[in-house]
Amino acid sequence: MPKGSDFVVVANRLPVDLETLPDGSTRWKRSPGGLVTALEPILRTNKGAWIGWAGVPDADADPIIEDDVELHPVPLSATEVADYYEGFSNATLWPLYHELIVRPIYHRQWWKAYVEVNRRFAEETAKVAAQNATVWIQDYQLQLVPKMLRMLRPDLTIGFFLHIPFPPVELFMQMPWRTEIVEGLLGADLIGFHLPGGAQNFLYLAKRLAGQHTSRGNVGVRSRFGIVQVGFRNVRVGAFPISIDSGELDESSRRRSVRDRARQIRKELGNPTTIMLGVDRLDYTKGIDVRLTALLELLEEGRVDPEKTVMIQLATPSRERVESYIQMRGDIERQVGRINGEFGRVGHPVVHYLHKPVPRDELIASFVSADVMLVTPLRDGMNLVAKEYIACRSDLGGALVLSEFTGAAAELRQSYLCNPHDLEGVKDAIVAALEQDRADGRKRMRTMRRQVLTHDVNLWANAFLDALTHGGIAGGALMGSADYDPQEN
Ligand code: GDG
Repeated sequence: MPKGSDFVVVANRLPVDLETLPDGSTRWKRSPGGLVTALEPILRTNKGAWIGWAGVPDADADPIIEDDVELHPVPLSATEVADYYEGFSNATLWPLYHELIVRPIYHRQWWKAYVEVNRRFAEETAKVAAQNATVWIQDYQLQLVPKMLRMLRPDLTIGFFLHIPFPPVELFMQMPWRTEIVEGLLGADLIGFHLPGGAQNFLYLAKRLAGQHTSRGNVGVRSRFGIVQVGFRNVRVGAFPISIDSGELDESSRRRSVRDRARQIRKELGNPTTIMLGVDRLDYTKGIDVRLTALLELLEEGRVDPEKTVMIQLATPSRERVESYIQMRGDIERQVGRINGEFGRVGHPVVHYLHKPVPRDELIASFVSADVMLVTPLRDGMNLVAKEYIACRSDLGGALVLSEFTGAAAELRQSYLCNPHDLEGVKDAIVAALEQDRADGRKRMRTMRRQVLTHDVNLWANAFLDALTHGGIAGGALMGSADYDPQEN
């Protein structure tokens, strides 16, 4: 077998995008994200490789080496993008795992494409990984890869991390291919979730669903204390809350240019007393509609003054060909129009809404300028935006309104927590944040900053990889119990 890489990351997307230029030629463009930042040093020192899709259909690109890391593109046809990515990943799994905010569509053709594409990822990984290498598979698009890869390469150490919530048992049971998915994940040595609740849901399901089709009948799987015993193998299950490169963000937000830009933003908005900010991918899980409805009612009730208050909503375009996203975009843009139509005046809208990606520095300046940050998802695995806002507030200013249904809420207890299904509660949380006492706000911010600055994305990656390769549990809590039964709790 050729030597190969000792550490391999497998994710739906590569950390670079293949761009097509007007003359038809192509070039690679870096798309930096938290995961890349956290894994880059580990990839570099370990002869690393990254396997993923380049972001455009029907492109058959060769592997490239970028900063000592091998990038291996996995090709997807236009039909596979529609069936595996937009279909099964984003119109079946995404809504099911986010607790049916929209109805998941179960389509046999999409499932076939999901199996097919997962197999392609597993085969490419089997080719690239060195003998006894460590492989870290990322997220819901690739849940079958652990088992497929183990069958091809039993010598590998395989980790899997889910970036979105793992749903309650009674919802997951809807999935026609539930056993295949659970068995697919159990091909890993370690399965990581953001929160203990997700790990517990999975442990319960593993016990209930997996092992039923083994030649030895029902004896294949036993789960206890964060460990699922699959035949002679132990699969560990744990919670590893992800984070951000908080030190880097803290530093960037202190730069003179960023501070100046933050002041300029306020000036451009007409020097309002209060700037409220929302930053999200345009996704129905993020509760953008919730905060807009809350704002409309607060304006109607006279609890928010449209002359003194401005809201910026940065909404990054996302999954624009998926039907539920098309519909949601229309709904949100109608809400923005209604608020501005009723409460704005010429040259002074209440809501400033952008549907385009914003450069990183502009985003940081927006965090620095925002008096109240609105993070109101109906469900969110973690929500990095909430942590980024905190990391950017070295001045101890600002206030965070945060949905209880985000993973981040477990760590950011000093935020203004709210239940996004309780509109009055959301409105009260916004008003409390708007009216916060300065000293109290500084105290809250200081405590949250201590949490975010000491729990960064490096700690997350190291905790997971340490548990994967040494069986340790540093930083992440391995958890669960044989007797846990969500039906009984
Ligand atoms: C999934 C899970 C989990 C957004 N707009 C712009 C921009 N962003 C950046 C944010 C943040 C990231 O994108 C979004 O991360 P989130 O965590 O908020 O949300 P998802 O994309 O849904 O991520 C989530 C995460 O995976 C990690 O495990 O936390 O729960 O759903 O970093 O700042 N960045 C720039 N311009 C934008 O316009 N530069």
